[in-house]
Amino acid sequence: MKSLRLAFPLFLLSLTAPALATPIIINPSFELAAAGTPLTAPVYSYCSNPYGWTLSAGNIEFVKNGYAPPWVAQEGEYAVDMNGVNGFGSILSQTISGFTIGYDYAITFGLAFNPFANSCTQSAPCGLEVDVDAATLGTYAVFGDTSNFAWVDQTVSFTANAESLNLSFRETTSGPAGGPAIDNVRIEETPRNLNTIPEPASLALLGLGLLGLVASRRFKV
Ligand SMILES: [Ca+2]
Repeated sequence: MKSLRLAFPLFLLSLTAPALATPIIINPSFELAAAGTPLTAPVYSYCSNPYGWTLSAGNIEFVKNGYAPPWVAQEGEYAVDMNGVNGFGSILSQTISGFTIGYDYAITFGLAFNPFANSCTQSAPCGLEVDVDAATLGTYAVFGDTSNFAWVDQTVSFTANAESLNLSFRETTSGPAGGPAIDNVRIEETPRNLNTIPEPASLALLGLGLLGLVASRRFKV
């Protein structure tokens, strides 16, 4: 009967830790042509709707390592140039599910200027905006030249107000061919949520679990 005595309180204790869904970004590094299928695009190519993403305005390109040194993707072989040719105002978005309402999240991505043909210069930087649903959470201006090409991680933070949220990258300013570059989009709960104080309902269940444990020890069979 020992296993039965432990099973009940453990069951009650398990109710205090709700299983949380984890938001998952599909094709976060622009490396896939479909689920489980690596992208095999040429060194640069227009992409209307990258797997998992929707391009609702403008045009963008996959750019592969080796196309134009010093260009190298931040992660893997491919990154996205947010302006293919005259792709002003490109909008690349994905609806992400699995958020827990009221929890805090951080989305981090690699951002780089575009070294092609001096597309993003100090006098005319490339611009990018990051939106989560209707809220603009980040605006960036990037520029440089082939001597200092580099990826920089950028992070936007927010509290989820729905279980599904739309993440959008919007190209706001660039030259005629070559906009800001993005790659390696990541999402995580921020540390505050990892130490969330149990809600009253959970505390009550925790109490029941402990009472069950005590009772099981007092009334041994
Ligand atoms: Ca990549």
